[in-house]
Amino acid sequence: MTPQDYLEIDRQLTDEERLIKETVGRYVNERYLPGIAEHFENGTFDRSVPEALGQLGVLGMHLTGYGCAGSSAVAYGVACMELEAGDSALRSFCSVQGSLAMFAIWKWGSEEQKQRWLPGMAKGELVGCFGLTEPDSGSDPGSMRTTARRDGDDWILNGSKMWITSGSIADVAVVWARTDDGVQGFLVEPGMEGFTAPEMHGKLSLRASVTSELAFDDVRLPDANRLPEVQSLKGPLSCLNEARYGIVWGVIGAARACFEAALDYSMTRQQFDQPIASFQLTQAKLADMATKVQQGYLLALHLGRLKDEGRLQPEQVSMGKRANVRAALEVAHTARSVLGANGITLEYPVLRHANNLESVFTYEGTDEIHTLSIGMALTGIAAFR
Ligand code: TGC
Ligand code: FAD
Repeated sequence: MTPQDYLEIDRQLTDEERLIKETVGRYVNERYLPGIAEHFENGTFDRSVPEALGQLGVLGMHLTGYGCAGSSAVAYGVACMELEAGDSALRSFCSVQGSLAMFAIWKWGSEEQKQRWLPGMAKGELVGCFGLTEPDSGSDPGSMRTTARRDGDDWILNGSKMWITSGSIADVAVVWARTDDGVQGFLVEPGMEGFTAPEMHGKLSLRASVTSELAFDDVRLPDANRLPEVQSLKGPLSCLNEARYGIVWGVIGAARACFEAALDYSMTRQQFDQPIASFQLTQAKLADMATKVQQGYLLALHLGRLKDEGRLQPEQVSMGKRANVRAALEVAHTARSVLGANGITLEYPVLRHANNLESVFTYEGTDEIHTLSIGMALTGIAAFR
């Protein structure tokens, strides 16, 4: 038993899953974490990340073929957990690349589109983004205003997207638009006339991640850039299931990092002539944090095994995303209190994680939307509108 693996959950992993956990964890500790405080402070994205994650083999690792590893859902989850122990920006990049952009092409794209994009995206040589949210359409993507209109053999795209992770650095944007035949996905590339992707600034959360607007002003696209296999909101929502599953795991990595920082600090920080860990109030905080991290890990592992059996349902992912993000936020805030004034600095990871988790609470379906999804599954009554 260790504080980090109190219930010995790591023993439930296969050798392959443990190896992925160690390999990704080593990358995060040795190569990513040394630069994160500076990137967070400056609001910059570590440009070495795409290729580094490509070399680790985690981009689209749960997909099969086209240079993807075909790993188990649990292996993918474990990788997300280790990435987010570094920073939510790192897991976000991986989620958007593999579970949103690559998954959309893998699931709904043509053979030509898969051949063209997926191998380079798996290597991290090409970056993708996923444009669903709009300025006036967040929780209710069915209200989107971005349109694609047929013009001979082409399509004309108009509208805008907002809050798009990796938008300004993407080689391909998967953009969802309303058409006469339902919601369809389009592959938009930088340099296309009428397409711009300005970066958004002024974020107090996910500062080490690129977040952008996407604007489309009569962008002309050949029909070959349309994802041919889906004409419904089911297209983007199916991708969200994948990314939300990764978040169930990821946030437990962030929570674990906060707990570890609080435990270390409490053992060395002296007040009233003794380590603050010796106070009962501090021990209660440590016990609560350790319990939440272990409960979250167990929940993630259970959902992962269900996913590997092909049994995982979207409303079960909603329960995992909602519960684990809430738990991670509570752990991050408690850890911050243990560190006192030091807890608000970038020297320690806790407020950085807490601030990041505010975005995770909102994106990929807000806490409230997942509450209603669970409510609908329990009662059969949809209370969204
Ligand atoms: P509704 O009428 O229920 O369904 C429309 C169509 O979609 C199908 N469907 C699903 N398919 C797959 N998976 C799911 N989870 C699905 N949920 C619904 C449904 O069967 C139907 O198909 P069809 O064939 O009959 O047309 O849809 P609704 O308009 O009532 O909406 C339901 C609701 C509110 C749950 C949904 O709109 C929702 O999930 N809203 C939240 C939006 C959201 O999560 N946006 C996230 C944007 S991407 C992002 O945040 C990336 S963060 C990046 C990072 O990680 O860094
Ligand atoms: P709104 O939908 O306006 O919600 C505001 C409040 O109202 C919330 O509390 C919400 O829960 C509540 N609410 C809304 N409807 C209901 C209801 N029916 N019942 C009860 N309460 C309700 N999107 C992308 O498409 N791609 C990305 O890559 C992406 N990356 C992101 C990165 C970051 C850093 C952030 C912060 C967001 C990102 N998003 C992305 C957008 C994200 O998905 C949306 O912010 C999210 O879906 C919520 O939409 P909204 O912000 O417009 O909030």
